[in-house]
Amino acid sequence: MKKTINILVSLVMLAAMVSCNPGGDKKANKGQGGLATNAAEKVYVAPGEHDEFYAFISGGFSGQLSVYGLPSGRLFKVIPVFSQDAEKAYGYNEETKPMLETSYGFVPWGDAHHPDISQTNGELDGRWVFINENNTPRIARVDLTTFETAEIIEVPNSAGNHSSSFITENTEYVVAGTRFSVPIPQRDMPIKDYKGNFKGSLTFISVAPDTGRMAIKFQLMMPGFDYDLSHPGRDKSHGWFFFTTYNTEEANTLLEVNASQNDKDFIAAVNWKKIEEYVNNGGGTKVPTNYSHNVYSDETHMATSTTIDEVLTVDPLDVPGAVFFLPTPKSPHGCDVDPTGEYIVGNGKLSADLTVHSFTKMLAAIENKKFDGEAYGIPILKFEDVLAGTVKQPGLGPLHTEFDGQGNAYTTFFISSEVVKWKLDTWEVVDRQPAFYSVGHGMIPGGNSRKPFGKYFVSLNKITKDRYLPTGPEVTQSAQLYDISGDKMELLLDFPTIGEPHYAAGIPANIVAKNSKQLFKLSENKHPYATLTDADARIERNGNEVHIYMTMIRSHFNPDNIEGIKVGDKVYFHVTNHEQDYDVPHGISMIGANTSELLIMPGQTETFVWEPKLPGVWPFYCTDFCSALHQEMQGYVRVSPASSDIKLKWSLGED
Ligand code: K7E
Ligand code: CUA
Repeated sequence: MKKTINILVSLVMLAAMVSCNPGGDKKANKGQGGLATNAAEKVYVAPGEHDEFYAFISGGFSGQLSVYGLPSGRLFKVIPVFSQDAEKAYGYNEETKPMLETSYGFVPWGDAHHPDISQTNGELDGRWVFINENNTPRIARVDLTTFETAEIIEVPNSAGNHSSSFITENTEYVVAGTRFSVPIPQRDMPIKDYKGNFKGSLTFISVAPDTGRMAIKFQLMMPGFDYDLSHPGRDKSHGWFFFTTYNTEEANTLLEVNASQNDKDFIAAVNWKKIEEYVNNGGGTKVPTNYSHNVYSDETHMATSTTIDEVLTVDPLDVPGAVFFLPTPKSPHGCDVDPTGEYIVGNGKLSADLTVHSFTKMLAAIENKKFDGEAYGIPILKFEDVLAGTVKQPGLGPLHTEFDGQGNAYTTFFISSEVVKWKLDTWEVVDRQPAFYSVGHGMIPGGNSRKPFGKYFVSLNKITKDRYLPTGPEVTQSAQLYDISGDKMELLLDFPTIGEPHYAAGIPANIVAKNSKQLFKLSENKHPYATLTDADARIERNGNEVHIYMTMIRSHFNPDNIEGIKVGDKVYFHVTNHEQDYDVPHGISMIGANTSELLIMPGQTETFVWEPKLPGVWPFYCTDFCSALHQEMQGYVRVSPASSDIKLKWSLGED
């Protein structure tokens, strides 16, 4: 009981510090760093010049991924991933609706946290960005030639898909660990029977080397803890994956107290190569389940959703030597591996010190079978045997750590609202800078690869309060850019973000920009409803269903006069953009259509549905200001009563 009270007291103290720190000392903090120096020059990217880095910043509860330039902090694009997006008709047009299909039906919203860029030999290769969705467990792959979501795979037997989507150093796997343990398979049972009965699944999704296509390879069925974050081993520890856990108490209520009882939780070390071998040799158990796999094609310009009905599960006890627990104080959040693969940093949220484990020591302890008991049959290594060192009292509420590739680590502290730079090997703190305010993740471009680009650090903040003009009760979240090229970090820039920026991934622009597609070739358009020549523009009726094969080019639609549509029809506009120039999309909107307008790229076909309710003559128009005669880019549809016998008729330029 005393312990409970102590923890409560300390939690109350922490809460008080959270609430007073951001506003408390604002006069003193204001402008710190940025104004005193030539910071403006360092972030200034002259008109027409390009930024040095791309930053892909998660939108959190917006479900999307936004693309910024560094050092300018300019926003280039919001890539719709897990949420419908009116700007791009994503999730509204017929082609992309299947992307948001799940085993729970159409889910047009998501909570996106951790982008990670594909790697080859431990270095960023800039082909894809992966990102997780927490609430309806899913992983998406964004193609960096189109900057569009190419694929979404649902993760069955998972809940709160948080310890994801991190990738191994040759993009062999993208990992999806469950935050919440649940009954597997799901069933009706008392919540109080959680302990010992719920399971936590860690899912390894293979990525095809040439296409990026994802497939669930296996799910490791772990004890019923919360699996919070993860990172792959790299270089010497390639082949392993590390996951922080909390709630090793397996509490099912008032977790803020009940999941803070154990002095140490664990980092789970998983030898995925060993399990892969076991699975390749026929190991594991196929169990029935249901999940969606949605793939978008740049040839047909459409997505298809497939339901898969089984998954391969692996019991860790069936693969001896594959899973171990490293004791880690106290409810760790971030789980970060340094560029050499030697150090595994566990950031105990309620711990005074940062714990760093040694991969080499871990292997030796395993070799010598020096265990300190077991949990559900999984060996627990001795804390002292795997400990590389501790960073003493670096700050309050450590969350995440990044690396600059020069032997320094940068840990974010939510409660004391700062970024702390410390040295790997000596564990000494060498610098600290305040963050405004309450930083979550930090990001160094390539910071989770063997080769970080240690020039900038971006802090991704939860609270902004007085930093920007007020906008009512809801104020912007933000990021801050620090120059870390010198001994001391220097704050250069604040910039607002869209949604809540959890994690981000950065990459030198020159790796990605050269591969960026400028248009889709019309001659390669395999959309089943594409209209490749003007001669093919037409309308077909099939009962109440009407299909309009329409083209668009500066500055008209073909056809632009349509008659013979009737009330009660379901009208599909399949519209093909005939432009073959860079940056000439056209849009189309139809009065009364309750899908969003389309924005169609050169060479692409998209479809929306319109169900006219009233007789009349109804206009449609281009929604993207595409030429001097954009306002002339319009047309009419005549709608007749359901009983009329007006024949289908379409034309362009006729009277
Ligand atoms: Cu720390 Cu979802 Cu990575 Cu946010 S999580 S901060
Ligand atoms: Cu086409 Cu405006």
